[in-house]
Amino acid sequence: MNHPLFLYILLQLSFLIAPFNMSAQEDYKLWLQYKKVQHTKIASNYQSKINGIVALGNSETIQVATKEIQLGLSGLLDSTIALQQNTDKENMLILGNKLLLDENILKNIKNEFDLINEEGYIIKTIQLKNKKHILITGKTDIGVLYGVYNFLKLLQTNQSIENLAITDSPRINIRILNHWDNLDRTVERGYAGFSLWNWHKLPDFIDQRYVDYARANTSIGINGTVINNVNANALILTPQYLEKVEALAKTFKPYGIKVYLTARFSAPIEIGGLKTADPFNTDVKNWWKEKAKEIYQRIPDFGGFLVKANSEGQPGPQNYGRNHVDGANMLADAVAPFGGIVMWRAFVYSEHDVNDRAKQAYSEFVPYDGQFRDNVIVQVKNGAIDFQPREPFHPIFGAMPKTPLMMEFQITQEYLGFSSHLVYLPKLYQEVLESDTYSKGKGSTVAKIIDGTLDNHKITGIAGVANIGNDINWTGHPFAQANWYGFGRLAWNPYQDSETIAEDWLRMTFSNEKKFIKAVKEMMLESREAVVNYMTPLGLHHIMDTGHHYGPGPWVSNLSRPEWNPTYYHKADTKGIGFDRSKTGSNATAQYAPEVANIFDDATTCPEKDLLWFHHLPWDYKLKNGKTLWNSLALKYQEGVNQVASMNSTWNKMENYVDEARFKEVQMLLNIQYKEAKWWRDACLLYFQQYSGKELPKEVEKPIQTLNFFKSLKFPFAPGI
Ligand code: GCW
Repeated sequence: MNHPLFLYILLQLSFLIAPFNMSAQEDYKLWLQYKKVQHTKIASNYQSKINGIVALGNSETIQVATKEIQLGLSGLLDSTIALQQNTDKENMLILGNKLLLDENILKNIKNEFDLINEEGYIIKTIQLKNKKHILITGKTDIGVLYGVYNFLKLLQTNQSIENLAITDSPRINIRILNHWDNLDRTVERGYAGFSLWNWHKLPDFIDQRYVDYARANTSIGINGTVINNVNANALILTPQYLEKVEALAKTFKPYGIKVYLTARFSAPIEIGGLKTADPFNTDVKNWWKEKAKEIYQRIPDFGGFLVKANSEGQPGPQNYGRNHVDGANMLADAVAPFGGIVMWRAFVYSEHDVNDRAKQAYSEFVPYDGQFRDNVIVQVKNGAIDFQPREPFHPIFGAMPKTPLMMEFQITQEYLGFSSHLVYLPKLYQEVLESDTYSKGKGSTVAKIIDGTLDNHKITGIAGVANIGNDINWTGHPFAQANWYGFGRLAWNPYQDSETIAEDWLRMTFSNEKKFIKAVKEMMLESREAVVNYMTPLGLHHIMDTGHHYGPGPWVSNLSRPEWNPTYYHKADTKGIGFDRSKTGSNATAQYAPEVANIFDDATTCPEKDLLWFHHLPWDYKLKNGKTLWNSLALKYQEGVNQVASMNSTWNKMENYVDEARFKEVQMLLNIQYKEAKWWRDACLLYFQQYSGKELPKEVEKPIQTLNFFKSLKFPFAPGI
């Protein structure tokens, strides 16, 4: 094939695909595109206000901050902004922490430093000898770096930089990603390629990706990362791997990102040569103490351990007749001398427990309230089952006031269409954070529990199970980047509105064009309700197919553990559908504060979005719309499909605002989503129809395939297992 004509065609083709490559780079840049400000008036205003950069100090973090501001400005302003030694010239951008500011600068500050914490920042227009400048400062260099990213965000989103006076601090201490990454680079529930961590080439080869990963995280305030799977492999704690972990930790340090590891509870046996991992055994305790010392010698700012114990087959203290407190406290004692913490997960349920799975974690953990060491924080998933499209908030929130509780959200879309569906998750996060637990009366929101203000906790945290892999665009779906972004923003401040976050993300990632933002923002905001509608409307849950969790599988009923079967959750029969968790059923409602319990307990007051989560109701039960449950359910499925159709038509009008490659990528993905939304609707309705025995309402499209066809679909190589 070495014909000259062939080479000629190849050359032509490479030009043809060039735009795709360019845009692949745009995908890679996430929300840090730093594209030239298009609006000429705004651009020239920025140019007139930024004439040079004065960086105070020379720490690694300040070097990073300086580099980032130069990179950002050179793109946004399309010119090089030079570093200056002093503020003789007007309109300098001054970067430096509090300790490095001279008297004249400090005179410009009122009480702003009192308003921020150690990681907070101040962005302020100041005057020195009648000349205006912009100061970006904080109590620490990390604060300055956060200030830099937030200053750049002002420009990226075309905000005014006139008379700036901004102070801001994170409300939660530990803002962390949980990577479910395995040492062989597969990612459990990962849909964006393989793990970022190239263990084979570490520690000597530092991939540029690690640096860009840190930049992206710091730009949204994330300050920690658990780099390995909670279904842990003890090898990560061997010197061979710790050397590699150390290299990653060193790379992340200037960005204020701490590394944490998952601790496999049986590690003392597997890699320590001991016969037991009993937390009361002296050799075991000492083994962990020595291990902690070894880790801290290598990584002085190591964050601590995350542990999944006695959950889904993972080893834990119960293997030795001990409990979660015994296990967590033993590890906490090992890391305490070095300032480390233990994040102990409350995601537990057992096949030997005949009680409603939704009640088990609460029953097991609530009695332990107040018994954990000060450096233990209990990590709780947002709902009592497992990251479903919609779950009522987990009843543990509000029930353990003496224990710091951290939130675990899932960013990766295990139950929400993998990385082919566009689902804007900050909507879901916000719904949970705003939920009122009533644990200390009205206004006791989940957000106030996890930021420590309700129960006065010093150690606070929020974790997101990462959706990041080595795909060029990091997250598989260009819009899944918004979920990483939005998680970070809400981790910084859990009271923010997901709508504002969506708008910022769109401006930074795509365009500041008003028409584009309005339409696409609406599409994003609606996308969460769409996925609930076409997968699990009206409180249905856990009816996906088995193992890989891809697609519908409400018929699955043959798994060894009863609580793994979808039939356990929907309980459809000829009488009706739904899980009775009210007083007449499993009484899970009683795990909530009485104000909440009463509402959930009564089908007439229970929000309809949670109806079948808490109640088993007859098919002809009347909903508030006057229609029967069967008809309403069917119409919800159809509504979900219609919503995806309108997402498609919205996006199809956006061609002029987006580069060709990203436009096409999203277009193809939305087509997949539309196909799969119909698949969910048809499969679920055909299945439930066997029990309801009723016709579909006329507004609902008739399924083309049979139930048997849907049941026959198999996906042996679905990703993420
Ligand atoms: O959501 C389920 C997943 C498992 C996961 C588990 C957990 C890491 O299906 O893959 O294991 O939850 O959160 O521990």
